[in-house]
Amino acid sequence: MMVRKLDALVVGAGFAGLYMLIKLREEGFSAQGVEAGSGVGGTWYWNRYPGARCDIPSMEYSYSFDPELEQEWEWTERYAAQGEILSYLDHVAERYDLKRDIAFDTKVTSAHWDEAMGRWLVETDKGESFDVQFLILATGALSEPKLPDLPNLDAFEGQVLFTAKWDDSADLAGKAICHFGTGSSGIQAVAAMSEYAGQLTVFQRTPSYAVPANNRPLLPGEQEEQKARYREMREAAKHSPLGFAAPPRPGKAKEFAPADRHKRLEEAWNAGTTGLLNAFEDLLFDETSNEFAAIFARDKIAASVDDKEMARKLTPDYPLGSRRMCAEIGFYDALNKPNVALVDVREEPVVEITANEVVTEKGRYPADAITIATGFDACTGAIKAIDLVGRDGQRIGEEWADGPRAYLGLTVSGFPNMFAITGPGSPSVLSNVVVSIEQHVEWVARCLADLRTSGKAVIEADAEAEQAWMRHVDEVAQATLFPRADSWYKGRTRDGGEVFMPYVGGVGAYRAKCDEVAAKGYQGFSLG
Ligand code: FAD
Ligand code: N01
Repeated sequence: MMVRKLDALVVGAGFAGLYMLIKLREEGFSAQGVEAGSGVGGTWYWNRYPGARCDIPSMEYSYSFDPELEQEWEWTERYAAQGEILSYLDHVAERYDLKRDIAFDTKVTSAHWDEAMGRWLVETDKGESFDVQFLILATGALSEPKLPDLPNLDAFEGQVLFTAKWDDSADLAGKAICHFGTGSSGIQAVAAMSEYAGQLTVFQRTPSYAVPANNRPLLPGEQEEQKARYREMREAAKHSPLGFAAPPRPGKAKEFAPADRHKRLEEAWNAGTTGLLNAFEDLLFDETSNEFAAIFARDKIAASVDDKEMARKLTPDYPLGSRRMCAEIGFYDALNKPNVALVDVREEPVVEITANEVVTEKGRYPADAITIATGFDACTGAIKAIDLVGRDGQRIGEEWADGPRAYLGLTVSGFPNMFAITGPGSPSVLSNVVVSIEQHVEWVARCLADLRTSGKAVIEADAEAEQAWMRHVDEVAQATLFPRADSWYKGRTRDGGEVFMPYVGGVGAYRAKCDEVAAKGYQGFSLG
């Protein structure tokens, strides 16, 4: 079998993998990308479900590393739809001639560290083998879908569609659709499908706080005005808590007079998803302040839904923002339509799927199609799906069975020369992810270049540094309201415990820490 020898292999061709390839080339490393999909785009390649779009303004949810690209590219809407983001990433791949170095429709199935050679031996499902010095996992924190525990789903004879692997040739017009999941994906899909479904039954487990996205076409002059101050906006985002140019407004919600607090929350509500959490500086830290904002949001939900019983089911009881906030464009309006019903599976569990129905403890719901948006095996799923074996035969799944650990969220002790972009313990999923991705990629590229300059071949996180980092990740999380909700931010240990995975200390603080580690000669790493 032919084995290709390269400096680096990049797994995944989304925002992270594409930029990683660009940086590796720039630094003069030989590199190859491998992507399971037939094209570039990652999230935006796979999630073709109706209504899919970003909920961070596209002018911010985009690469900043190429000032010409950001000036040339024209966004049409405040929050671009999936197709437009996919076109953007395809354009970037063409602009940098990346596709010639990406093997599409190819999955990395195994990667084993060869101790004697100090290299990774990687295999794909197409029978290709790679012998690489560096293994870079740009596999996505939200790319491995989590299947729902629907009893007897195999018996269903209609179409089953997953938002995370949507078949965009599906035609559900006039059909009876049973839909599962009301997180960010589900909310968007429900709103869109309500436009054409014959009957749409929405099965909800945990309600979301959904804020009106207030999407609209970009106004004449608006894009030019932002482009004129792009450098300043990007710089602010890089050093901000969550990767946005605009920081949270100063002031603690609980210290405001009721009328002033309400006025500010109203302004923030109208600003779109990220606005509400930015209304005051302490919403993610102080229970009393958070509850003011949560009550405000619950009242908005109650006012949006005609049926009081439905509104009750849709009302979250956990702190605002402790699960990922959603952006809605017509979600609550959809639930007011005569062809849409809501089932709370906590009150009415699903007992069986038959050839053409979803059966609950309380009723039978006809279905021509079942659509599923039940989330992802977040942060670690795509990495654990690879047969990844490090030093001394350590398997990543086993190493992470008591919760994932990664120094700076980027590297794992026992897995030398391996980097995870947006890994557990990084701020990625708790931020404007593209801002985090750019930082991770630039740090990794610098690290590899520094290693080469210093004449070293191997870099590995020290176990103590890794433990200290994960303790810090936990301490920072415990000082916030995030752990108060059950969410995909938490990983599970084998005995049922919880590990909070993302770093909530802020993208600015994280960047400073990573830079400090590099400046101190890769403090917390062993180089050999
Ligand atoms: P991905 O885009 O997930 O790409 C990873 C790629 O790796 C995939 O294409 C996958 O096929 C490939 N891959 C994985 N394993 C293997 C393997 N073993 N072999 C080969 N290929 C493999 N974030 C925001 O900040 N703002 C938003 O508005 C926003 N909207 C989102 C909307 C949706 C529907 C979803 C699901 C996520 C959204 N996110 C958002 C998060 C989003 O995932 C990130 O912003 C970003 O796109 C992630 O890029 P990535 O390159 O890290 O990973
Ligand atoms: O997934 P989710 P998602 N029956 O995990 C429920 C990004 N994103 O794909 O939590 C009924 O949020 C489950 O309930 P529970 C964004 O970061 C962004 O929607 O397990 N329901 C949960 O409510 C986001 O956070 C955008 O109790 C069942 C829901 O399904 C992340 O991706 C758009 C169930 C899944 O929600 C993931 O979002 C899309 C069952 N059997 C995604 N099992 C935008 O920016 C689970 N659930 C716009």
